[in-house]
Amino acid sequence: PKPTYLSDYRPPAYRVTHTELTFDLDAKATRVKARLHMERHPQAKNGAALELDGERLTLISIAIDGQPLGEDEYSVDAERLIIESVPQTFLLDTEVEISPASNTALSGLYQSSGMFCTQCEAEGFRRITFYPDRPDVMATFSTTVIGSATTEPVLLANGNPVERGSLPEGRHFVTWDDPHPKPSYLFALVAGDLEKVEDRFTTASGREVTLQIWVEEENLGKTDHAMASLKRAMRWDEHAYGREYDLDLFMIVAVNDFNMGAMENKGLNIFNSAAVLTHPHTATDVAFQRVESIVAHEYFHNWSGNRVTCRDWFQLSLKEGFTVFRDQCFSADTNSAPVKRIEDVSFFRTAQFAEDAGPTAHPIRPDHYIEIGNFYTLTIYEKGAEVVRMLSNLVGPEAFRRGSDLYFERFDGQAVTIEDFVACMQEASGIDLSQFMLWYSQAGTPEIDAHGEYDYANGDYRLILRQRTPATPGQYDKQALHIPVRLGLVGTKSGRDLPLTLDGESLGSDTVIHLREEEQEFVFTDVSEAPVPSLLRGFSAPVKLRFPYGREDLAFLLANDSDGFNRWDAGQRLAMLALDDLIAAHRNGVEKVMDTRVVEAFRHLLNAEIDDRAVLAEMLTLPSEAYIAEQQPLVDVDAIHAARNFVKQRLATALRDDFLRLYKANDSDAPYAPDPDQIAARGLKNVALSYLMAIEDEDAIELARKQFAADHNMTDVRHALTLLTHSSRDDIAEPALKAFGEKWAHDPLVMDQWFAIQVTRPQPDVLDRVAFLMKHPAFSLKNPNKVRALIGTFAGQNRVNFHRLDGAGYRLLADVVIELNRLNPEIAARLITPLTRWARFDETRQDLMKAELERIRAEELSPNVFEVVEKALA
Ligand code: B3K
Ligand code: ZN
Repeated sequence: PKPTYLSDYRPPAYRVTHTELTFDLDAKATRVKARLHMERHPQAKNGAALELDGERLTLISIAIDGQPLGEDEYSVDAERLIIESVPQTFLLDTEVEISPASNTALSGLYQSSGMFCTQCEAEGFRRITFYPDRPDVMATFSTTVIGSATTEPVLLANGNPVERGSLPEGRHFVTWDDPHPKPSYLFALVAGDLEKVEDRFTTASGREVTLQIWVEEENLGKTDHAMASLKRAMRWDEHAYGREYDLDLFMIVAVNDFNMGAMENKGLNIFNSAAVLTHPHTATDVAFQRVESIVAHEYFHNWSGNRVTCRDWFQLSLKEGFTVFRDQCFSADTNSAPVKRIEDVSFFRTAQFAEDAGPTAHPIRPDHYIEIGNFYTLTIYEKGAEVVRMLSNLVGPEAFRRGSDLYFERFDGQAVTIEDFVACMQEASGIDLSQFMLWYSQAGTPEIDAHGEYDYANGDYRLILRQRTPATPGQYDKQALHIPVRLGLVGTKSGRDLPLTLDGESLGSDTVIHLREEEQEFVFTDVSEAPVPSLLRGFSAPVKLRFPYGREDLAFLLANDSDGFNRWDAGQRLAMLALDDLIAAHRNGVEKVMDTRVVEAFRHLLNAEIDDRAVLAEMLTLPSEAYIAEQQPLVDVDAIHAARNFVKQRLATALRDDFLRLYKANDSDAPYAPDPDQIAARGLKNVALSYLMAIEDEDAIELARKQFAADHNMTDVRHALTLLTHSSRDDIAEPALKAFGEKWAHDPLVMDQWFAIQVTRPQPDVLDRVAFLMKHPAFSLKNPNKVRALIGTFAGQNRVNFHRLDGAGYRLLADVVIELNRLNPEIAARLITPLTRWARFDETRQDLMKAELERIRAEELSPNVFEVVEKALA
């Protein structure tokens, strides 16, 4: 497979102004008729050949302006159809046959639980019909879907239904019209035996919108939260961005087999059922919040993505980074803002930093790719969102809103670039963003080394910042970035933020300084007492910042910082220092000694008056094994696991009564609601239970057992079952697992959780369990949710067992990748990720991991898997 380069971008030679499609559905032989209204692009040269994308299509007929083409007038290969000579404007008619039933890649038209559905982003439409399948070709669509009146009573497509009727032989049809020009990747079709839940929404300007969520009948009781989230998101976008919905109908459909979370098809969002269905007894708080944010995310795409779309797939972050930023702000406004930030950053620093440090590192705007499906990454999405967040902080909220208004107005109905977006922000703010643009082209995580010095004699605080971005594959020389660093100086006597004066200018007590050079010095004057600096508040830039904090400094910030995010971060840094010592002790075989400052800091937290209980739950949570690993020069999974468990046990032993009190104070049998107060209380209660279970005394086991048996809500049940399953008490764990598995055998989303709980067990026999569960009737390699729950969770989260020294964990993953490479290349390529990180481990593991990558490479590979494996072994 050959790479595609950004620098090769050329506008299309031919445009489609209107697309008419007719689907005659059949599982093995669906007929698709397409009538494309086409015209030559004004800048294209006379006589340019017409090239259409098409894969896995059987061409039945082809005609231009009603005249069938002779065999010498066109050519077809595995990827495209070429017609050498076409008029300036013309109608192209084609008919093709496709087989949804054998489409296991879940790209294009496929079947899921007996229903027909589509996934076209990025390049799936070419598996439906011959078409210029690129986002800069935007057309209005008219779609007729024909199906069986008994097995497909519901026939959906984008836009509004304009005609329906019955046909001979028990068939019927519906015709849909989508008046908004759109690229082919936003096309959608759903047909099956579905039921709907309906609601209404009146937009700010008075448009009446019908909202529908379509599900299988047994899921009718699981749509309330998604519907409420949708309405909140619609209202929020009107207030925050002045954006209204633009059709009379908005539909969401839940499907069981889906590669991603959801898809923003115009007027017809298709969702992985895991990203839309909730019920207190089947979904955890985390799942409720995820549904809320994904429903919002897909809805927000209606403007950031659909009305204004991407010129080419290199601009993917234009819609994804911006839309993630929008959904993050929405969730922050709807729930606890500091907790939302803590959760997002803690995930980001674990997973995106790891991507940036590995062989698949790429800029937010890559300059080449082999398979665009491999670029739906944490870098494009989450780092893209961080960059938009920096922009919004740099220009300020008012200019940011003016800039986004300008962007949506100027480019409505167009396919544009990242430059177009940033130019609007520059125009609206008058701030020069040229150096800032480097964030889009330069890969890797910038590192800042900070040093500070307080001069008691004249009251100056001198802060020196040095930045450096490590080399990434193919990018060796990095330039200095424009990095906004939000900070405060916290007085060690007063515990308060001190007023800041820089170059004679008063800046309040919390300000942003701009690091643009490789090294810069900032001298704050009139600093009345010795401060501890609180740096990179709110994670104001996606960088690693090092500062030689002493443990007292960190304990001080944990108790006093006015920035909630940095208070939490100080606690994490303090725990990290203790963990580093313990990891070293474990490696050197010396006795582990607990840092009493961590115990005292936790004791203080557990006894202080804290108004944000959700933040407290975060503060009491130790950094994850994956995060700790990210901080080590060489990852020692066993030492990390042992050190972290040691800290948990010591904290639990020292603070047992505090944790018990915390548990009881937050235990309630009020009816479940996914609201911030209840979520915070459950969070605290379950953190306390985790610590108590770290010592596994009878009281703790009794609490966990009772919490499981009470069966009050899935958050509590799942947490208790996880703790029991991960404990040494198989006598209690096994019956609980069995009962749970039998009770929920009919519910695939709960069975996913049942799989995940078991495969994260720390016990060494877990690998056999993974292999055993792969044969369970509820498991299927063809269902991405199952693959993620069982294999993805094991490889990504059960670090001690995946990295077993005999290589059995690696072998199991490679076996699955090899099988999935044939079935579903997109999922196969994603699954390889843990193996690509081999460079971070000891030599023995490196060799074992590389051997598995080699074994995969020896197969006949899809472009997706090929690209990842080649990079990993480069
Ligand atoms: N835009 C979709 C991505 C689907 C891509 C699959 N290859 C989901 C989202 O970001 O909203
Ligand atoms: Zn998106």
